[in-house]
Amino acid sequence: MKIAVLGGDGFVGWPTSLHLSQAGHEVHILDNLSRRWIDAELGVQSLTPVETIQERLRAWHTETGRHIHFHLVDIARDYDVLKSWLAENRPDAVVHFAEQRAAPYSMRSDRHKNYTVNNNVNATHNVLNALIELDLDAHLVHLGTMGVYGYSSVGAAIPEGYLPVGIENLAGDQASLEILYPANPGSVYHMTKCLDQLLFQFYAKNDGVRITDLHQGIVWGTHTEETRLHPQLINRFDYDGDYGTVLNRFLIQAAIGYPLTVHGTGGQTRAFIHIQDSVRCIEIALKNPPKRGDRVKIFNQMTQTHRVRDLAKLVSGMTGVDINYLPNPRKEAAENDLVVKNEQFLALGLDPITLEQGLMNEVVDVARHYADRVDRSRVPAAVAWTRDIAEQLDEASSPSAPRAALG
Ligand code: NAD
Ligand code: USQ
Repeated sequence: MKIAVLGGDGFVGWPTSLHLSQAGHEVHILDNLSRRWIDAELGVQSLTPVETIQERLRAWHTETGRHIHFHLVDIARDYDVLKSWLAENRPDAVVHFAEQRAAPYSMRSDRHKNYTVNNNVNATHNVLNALIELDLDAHLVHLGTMGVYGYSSVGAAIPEGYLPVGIENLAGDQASLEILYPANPGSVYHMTKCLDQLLFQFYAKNDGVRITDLHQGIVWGTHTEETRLHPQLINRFDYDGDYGTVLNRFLIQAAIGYPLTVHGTGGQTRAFIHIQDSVRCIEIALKNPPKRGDRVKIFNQMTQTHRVRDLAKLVSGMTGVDINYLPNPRKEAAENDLVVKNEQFLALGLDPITLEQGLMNEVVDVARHYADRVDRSRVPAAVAWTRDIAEQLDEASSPSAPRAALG
């Protein structure tokens, strides 16, 4: 297949591009490198030294003899460039990662909220609009999030996208229908993924666009089979308070002896998937497209759920690092259960990687190797979700405030 990977320079997009290229597909990365610019804005860098995109692709060619093509384009702003590229190249599939994906970054300020909404919603709409205008029947595979559902449990498993509901009709009979599971975003970033869902629903219905939306959990790990091939193929690895995600942060913190930054009681339960499984799932989704005229195909792309404090205890037990229970900068439930259905990927052959010590140790080893690149002052999560929380954090950080540190 000829595959366009939008956002193929990012944390999930890069290993996916390599994996698809290794599988023999013709891969084109379209990216505006905004993620690299955001590092500059925040004054942080990936824990791992990431080469320029051109150098990454040269290393890939040297290592494997395969070519991946790169096109510098802003999917959200350069609609005409995107459309011309699609018209000229007519890919069989488009994998869409090209969004601002950090919830804390999206809550930094009004400017960051605007940027995240404009970037993410425009990017998604531009792709859909261009496919329709060009009469291009490419399969669009989008990386969405488990966060579209919210994480509250009503004592039932979260289904894969659609919820069967019964409603009393005017004749007093029970009518049944399947609706998109009610959206319940927890940040501006997560809200943009809920808006994406509606764009997909409309264009699948109106124009028959073939769309798969992957509601992905938190991705952990750093290496995949392909990124291990050569040091210059290394994946980016975020540890800072905005872009670092919880399990990777804990593993990096353990490596540098920084007490684990648990928010609140650590009672939040979230869905997780290893980066290697993430790229495999995308390949499976590409092999199993919906038919033209089908409703959007939605998969829950996750393999396990874990409670944050359990992860902290696990990492602490493995490495001896302390745990620090901090005031939570986010507006979120202090405790939640989470049960998620993921039967579709399992039925299509996914053999999940679970949280085993070997893989977690590998991440700690990578982090130890690059520990001198860590700026410890960028580890704390500094963005408060609301004004009230910002005030509470200010009070809590005053010198007289107590802090709990457990071994
Ligand atoms: P990332 O920030 O590392 O990568 C995103 C890439 O998209 C970057 O290379 C960036 O430069 C590019 N990009 C952003 N806006 C663009 C635009 N307007 N035009 C062109 N390129 C643009 O993020 P990631 O962790 O690789 O996540 C990829 C996707 O997967 C995101 O959509 C995210 O919402 C989703 N996702 C990620 C996780 C996770 O834990 N990392 C979990 C669930 C879902
Ligand atoms: N948390 C801590 N300590 C930390 C960091 C996070 O306790 O140092 C807690 C947070 O408060 C939250 C949970 O861990 O309760 C998860 O936070 P996260 O930063 O790992 O994940 P999140 O903000 O939800 O976002 C990440 C990705 C996003 C993706 C989402 C999938 O950045 O792109 O959509 O995971 S999901 O969480 O399933 O919605």
